[in-house]
Amino acid sequence: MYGATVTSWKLADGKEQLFLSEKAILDGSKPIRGGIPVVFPVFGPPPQNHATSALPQHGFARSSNWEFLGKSSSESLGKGDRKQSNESVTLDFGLSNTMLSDESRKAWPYEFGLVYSVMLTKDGLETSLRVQNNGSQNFEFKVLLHTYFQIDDISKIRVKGLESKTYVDKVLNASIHTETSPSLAITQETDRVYQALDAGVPVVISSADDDQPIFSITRKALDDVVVWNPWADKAKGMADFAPDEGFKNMICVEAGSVASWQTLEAGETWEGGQFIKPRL
Ligand code: TA6
Repeated sequence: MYGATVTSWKLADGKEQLFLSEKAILDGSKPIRGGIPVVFPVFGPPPQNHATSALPQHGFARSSNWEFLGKSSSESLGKGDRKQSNESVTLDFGLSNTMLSDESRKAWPYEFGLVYSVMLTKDGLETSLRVQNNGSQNFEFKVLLHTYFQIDDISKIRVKGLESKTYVDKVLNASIHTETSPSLAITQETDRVYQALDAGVPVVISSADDDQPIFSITRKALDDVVVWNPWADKAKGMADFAPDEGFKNMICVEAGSVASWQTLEAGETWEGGQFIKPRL
């Protein structure tokens, strides 16, 4: 499966929760514009003089062919009520260094194993990643789940849970700021890396009309959150972003560990993920 990218998540009423560009390339020739691309082992353009320097933007995970490892379904009982149970289904996907293109393997010559788990329950969607260092050398990585949320109207949503957090504003020359708003409106191109959020505090995409949550995102070991909307000009400038006005119907709120490098020692494992609770 190309990129292990979830491209659609529909609720029981059939309403699509993820944005997928009408011109998303789905033939494996380039990363999918939409859904939940998996960003690993580097976020953004790779730095100079680093083990990831020869990798493409956002790394190789989202543009590699993963293998389907299997499906498991489990009964996790509801809160104490034996009759009501939260049926869930989990799909697991794997990627290891032996499966990489020669180019990617040469560019990042570490022995690793990834297992990406996509779990669907009646309460929401969980996607989590396990990174294993199967080699004898430590390696550094960054990881991010680049989720494109489908929304009705960008002017009618707010992003909450970011107040007082430090962020790098990539639209303003990567300058450093502190978020002052408890309820962030998106009114122009936005590309911010919020850092060191409180793990127990969900980031919420809420309705500006009734302040009700539309999506609530909780995270494990992913303490940074990127908020991105390309707005009109950048949307028009991306060949695989359509329709041009589609920026009004999407917002990327991306859980990741990207502010600093994670070092994974030889033989060690790291695990992190997100749980997205939609407005049911
Ligand atoms: O997550 C935000 C971001 O890093 C933006 O800077 C923009 O580049 C976006 O990712 C999309 O990147 P892509 O490589 O998929 O075009």
